Formats: sequence, structure tokens, C-alpha cells
Amino acid sequence: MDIANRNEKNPIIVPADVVPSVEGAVVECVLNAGAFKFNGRIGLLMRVAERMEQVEGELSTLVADENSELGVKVVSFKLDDPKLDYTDPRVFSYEGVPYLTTISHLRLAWSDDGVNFEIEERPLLTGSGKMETFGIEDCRVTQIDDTYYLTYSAVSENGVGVALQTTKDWKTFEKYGLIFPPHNKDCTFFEEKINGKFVALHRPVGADVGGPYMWCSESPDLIHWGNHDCIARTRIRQWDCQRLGAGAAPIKTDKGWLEIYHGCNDESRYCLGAMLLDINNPTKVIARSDEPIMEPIAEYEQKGFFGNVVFTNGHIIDGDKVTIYYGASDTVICMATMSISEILGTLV
Ligand code: MAN
Repeated sequence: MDIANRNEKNPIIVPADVVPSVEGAVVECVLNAGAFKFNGRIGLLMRVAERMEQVEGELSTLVADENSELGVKVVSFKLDDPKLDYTDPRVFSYEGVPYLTTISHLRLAWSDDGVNFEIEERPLLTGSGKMETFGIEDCRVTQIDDTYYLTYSAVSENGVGVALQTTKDWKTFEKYGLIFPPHNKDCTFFEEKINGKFVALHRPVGADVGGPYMWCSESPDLIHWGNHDCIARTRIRQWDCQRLGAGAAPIKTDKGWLEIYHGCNDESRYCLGAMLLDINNPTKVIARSDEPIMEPIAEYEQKGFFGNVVFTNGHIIDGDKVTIYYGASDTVICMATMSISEILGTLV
């Protein structure tokens, strides 16, 4: 059952609102934003996906290149070249070498009311180094005391891993590099240490045996991660049968940690559901959504760059209300509110 109250202004941020980061680039998608509070304002750390204007008969994309003045270089292929494998609008390969169709960076937007956002003109963080040549994506922002922990997908020809940076002022950043190597994404920290350790949910992908399952790991120092435990797997014939991954930081409730997560079925339809984790031992799943709590039903959630997607990695809590910022159809940013007690009531 879809229990989301969609904002009447949806979509609240669209690609045309965002100034491209380099001349000649087109912002194709603005999506999957981390959300946080700073100095009394609401911040979104958005994923902005760009490529150059497409030429007929060709497919071109951008790859980070520290030697070029713009920081990116254009790579193009002829669409009728048999070595090109292009069936998914998000990814393609040429002679077996993988590429993304767009390159993403992270950009800030600020708001006083949580609905109307002012978007910064320049990227905040762009891919850098050999683990981020295809860009950085889908950042979760977790605040513990006065530090913000930014966990995001670092994408390159080496694979997709999880990188970490921290900041206190949104101006200076400390880089930790990859904390989980490929393939891994959908990583969020809990908003407090548990038993004295940082705790993260993340999503490695088991090859042959195993799959894209949700794991929980802990660390004393953000560098060394251990006590790895697989806490939730895909469920055959259900809405999350193909893959699943954590959204933003788990919400502390008197019933346990409430995690809003995404799941996808064999038709690549992305929905949101929830799971409840034990308050002292978050590797223990107490309850989980049988049915999605949000499904792609609005037109902007069904049609776009990659349709039939609702995906969240950012929310703001206010008492019983959770405001969910979500990417719709991998194209635009939307918002919806839900009652936390109502979500808890749907779990079995
Ligand atoms: C998947 C999708 C894309 C994303 C790549 C790399 O194909 O989630 O949107 O760009 O993975 O992370």
C-alpha cells in the first residue's frame, strides 16, 4: 500500500533548474539527494548527471580527466558499431569495457521551507582520482554530533565502490577514499555510534553464490571495518526480488531502528519499503514490509530517463513526520511525507 503524501509541487527540482558544470554539457538528470540540516536550513546534496549534447548516430559520454582543462573528456562511439552494446539507458559497453551514459557530480541546494530550493551554480564535489573517473553518485549524509559523514558511490572502470568524506562546515572536507571496495553501493551510517562503534549499512553484490543483499558492518575509526553481517536478502517473487539497498540513515524509534530502503523487481521497478532493526543489535531484522510503502504511480515516477523508479537516500525527521526526498524516474527530485508510526504499523 502506497502511504506517501506527495508534495503538490512535485517535481521540486528538475534538470532545467541546474546550471551545467562545463560549457556544452547538458544536465540530463538531477536525482537521488542526501538531505541534512545545517545552520537552520535544509540542505540537499544532489546527484547531477550530465553528458554532452548528443550528435545523431553517435553515443557520447563524459569521463573524468585530470589532465584536461575542463576536468572531463568526451568519449564517442558510432551507434551502428557492432562492438557497442547499448540496451540500458544508464550504462553501455564497448568491446566489453563498461561506461556510464552520464557522469555525475554532487551539488548543494538550500532551503528554508524544505520545498523551495536555491541551487548552487557550481558542483560541490566531483569525481577525483582513478576510483571516480565515471563520477560520484547517490550520497547519504549522516550527522553525528557536529560532523557530517558523506557516503557515496565512487564509479570507475574498476567498478562501483563506497567512498567516504566528512565535513563540519560544508566548505572543507576530509577524504577517506574507498571504505568498501567494488562492487558496493547504497551505504549509510547510523546517526549514533552503537556499542562505541560507527555502524554502516551497505550493499555488496555476491557473484555466483549470493546477490545484491544488505549488509551491516562496524568500525572503531572509519578506516577498519569488520563484524560484517548480511542482514537482508532479496525475496523471491516479491517487490524486492531483484536487488535492494539502504536509503538514508536509520530512524531511531522506540520500536527499533527504522530503515526505509529501495527494492527492485525483475521488471526493474523500484519501490520503497521499510525494515525495523533491533536497537542494540542492528544486524537483527525484527520486521520488514511485505508490500511497498511507496510505488512509482505518479506520471513523473513512471516516465523519464529510466522510468518506474522511486529511490531515496535522503530524509528529514520532524517528530512523527518523515519528509522523504526521492529521485523519480532517475530524472527529477521529488518529495513526499509519511507518518513514522504509520510505516511501523505496516511492518510484519
Ligand atoms: C546502475 C544505475 C545507474 C548508475 C550505475 C553506477 O546502473 O544505478 O544510475 O549510474 O549503476 O552506479
